[in-house]
Amino acid sequence: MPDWKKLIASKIAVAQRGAAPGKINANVRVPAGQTEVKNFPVLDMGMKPTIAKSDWSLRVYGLVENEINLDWSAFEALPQITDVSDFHCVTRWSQLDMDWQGVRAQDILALAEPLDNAKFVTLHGYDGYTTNIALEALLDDDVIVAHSVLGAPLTREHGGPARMIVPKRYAWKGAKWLKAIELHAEDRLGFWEVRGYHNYADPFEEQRFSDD
Ligand SMILES: Nc1nc2c(c(=O)[nH]1)N[C@H]1C(S)=C(S)[C@@H](COP(=O)(O)O)O[C@H]1N2
Ligand SMILES: [Mo]
Repeated sequence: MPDWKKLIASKIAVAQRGAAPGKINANVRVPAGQTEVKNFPVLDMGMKPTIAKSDWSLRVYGLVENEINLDWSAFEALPQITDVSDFHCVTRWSQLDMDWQGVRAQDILALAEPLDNAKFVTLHGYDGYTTNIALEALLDDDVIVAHSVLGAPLTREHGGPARMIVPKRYAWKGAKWLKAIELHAEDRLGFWEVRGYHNYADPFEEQRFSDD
């Protein structure tokens, strides 16, 4: 006879870990295959565009009722939140307790009123970078268009003036120098996803490459 109590307890522990990483046991906050860092490395394609706040705008277009193009003052006027989360880069570093400040993606999307057939999103950066994600995932409470972290405005190298942060996915799903959110009916692979990175990208499942 297996020890059912032990077996069930271990299954529940695994399930809870998946549902709320970090909240159950501090030991599971750094996913398998990752090393904790504290120096917030910079990672991108290398273009690092310089976008002044006065030149920045965020367009939401495609399958929406109201196409919008928010300038900086309209973005700043939206409800501001602080969203503390852990940041996991597929190149195997994680930085914990990042206190992103900005506007919930769901609040920005609500202004644009996604159509019923909008199911997938392409995030566009001012450097030409793209990444794709399901619309539902962007509507999660913890997804934020961030302008500040660690007590200061985002530097250019980290994607200032504003970038997307999707805490439940590897960091490449968060476009820096965010320029546009495009909604489609079908999924369209982004820059890394075309090159074999995983489409879903859950760090706790180690979904690094599409064959993982
Ligand atoms: N626009 C843009 N966003 C991007 C990238 C990029 O090259 N261009 N790189 C991604 C990758 S692979 C990672 S790990 C994170 C790194 O963010 P950081 O440089 O602030 O640490 O940004 C993501 N967002
Ligand atoms: Mo990355």
